[in-house]
Amino acid sequence: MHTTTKNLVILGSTGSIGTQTLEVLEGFQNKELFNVLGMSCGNNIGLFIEQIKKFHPKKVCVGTKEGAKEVKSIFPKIEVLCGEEGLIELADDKNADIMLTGTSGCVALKPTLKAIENCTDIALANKETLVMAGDIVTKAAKANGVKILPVDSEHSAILQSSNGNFDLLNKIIITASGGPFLHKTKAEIENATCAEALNHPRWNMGKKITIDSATLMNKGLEVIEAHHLFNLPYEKIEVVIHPESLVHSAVEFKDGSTVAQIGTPSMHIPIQYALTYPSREFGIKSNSFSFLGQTLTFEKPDFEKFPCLKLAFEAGKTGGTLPVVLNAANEIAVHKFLRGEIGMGEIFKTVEREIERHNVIQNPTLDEIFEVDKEIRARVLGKISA
Ligand code: MN3
Repeated sequence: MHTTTKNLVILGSTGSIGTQTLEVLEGFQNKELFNVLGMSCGNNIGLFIEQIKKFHPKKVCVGTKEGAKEVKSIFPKIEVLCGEEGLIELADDKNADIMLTGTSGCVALKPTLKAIENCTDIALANKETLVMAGDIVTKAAKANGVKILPVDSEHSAILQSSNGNFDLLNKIIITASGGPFLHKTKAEIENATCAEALNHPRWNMGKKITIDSATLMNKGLEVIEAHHLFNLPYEKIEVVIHPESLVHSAVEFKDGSTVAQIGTPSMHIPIQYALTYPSREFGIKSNSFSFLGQTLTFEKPDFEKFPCLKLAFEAGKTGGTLPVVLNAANEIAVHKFLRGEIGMGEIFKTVEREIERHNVIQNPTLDEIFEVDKEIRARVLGKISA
């Protein structure tokens, strides 16, 4: 079989998605499918050096100057870039066919736009990109004929179920496990401790996203992402609680037929599907799913108990800079909760307060988006006065 090798750039290769992406690449029987052209890491230099030895990228980017020096001393022939500017340079490569964005936070936004300019497809594993600048990113992608392929399990499920026929969809159904507080009272949730919130029943993830799963803000951010990815109004996006986390999401076509994607939870499938779409190459096969002995349950999300989800829908519908406010205020509030500075209930109150006082800018420029993001973060941190 004839295959052309795709040049891949990985932002955040030492993170959870990055390491699993490299596992997927190692698993492919056909080693010609992908060539790792570039990789970046924040500060896990030890692991990064091991990865460079295995995957031989031409260009890398390291978060700190000291780290970049260390990498350069070991690999003098590799181009070693540094910091946020370096990340944009790493993405600025006409030879790149696809870039996977596994970094968290807004640092991926400018590199993603640079890659799109170069007609590089995006395997998107970063929430902030579409939540903060969904209109700008999708417009640029459309203008350049670039595919944005989701790596998040729910959005991947929708891509898999629809096979990319978004125009034929009547609505999408995004499933949510409901997190550790699904059947707790409102008061119990508001007074929950950090340890309770971090004890997620289904997925083992980073701390920030685990707290977001406990408040359902994570689902809210995914709703905003879905709106941009699949070009659907918010009225056509439904969230359903599904504690077993086996149905990863579903689509309803205009003819009324519903297709869902089902499987044991694994990030390898969304990663390899995004990398090889529309074909279905695989290196790692997940455990088979059996319908026998399973009880699948579904329920309506309780907006009273999980007001962050409602807030996200509202911020998404209003659009403009409001999702930027939602995301920034939430992120800082979650970090304050993780440090024990505020209670769980304060996360929602903080985000709500920032949303209420914000003067929305419609069709913001990238600079305006970053300005709003910075201002909200500073105020929630208490660095500028309320
Ligand atoms: Mn998800």
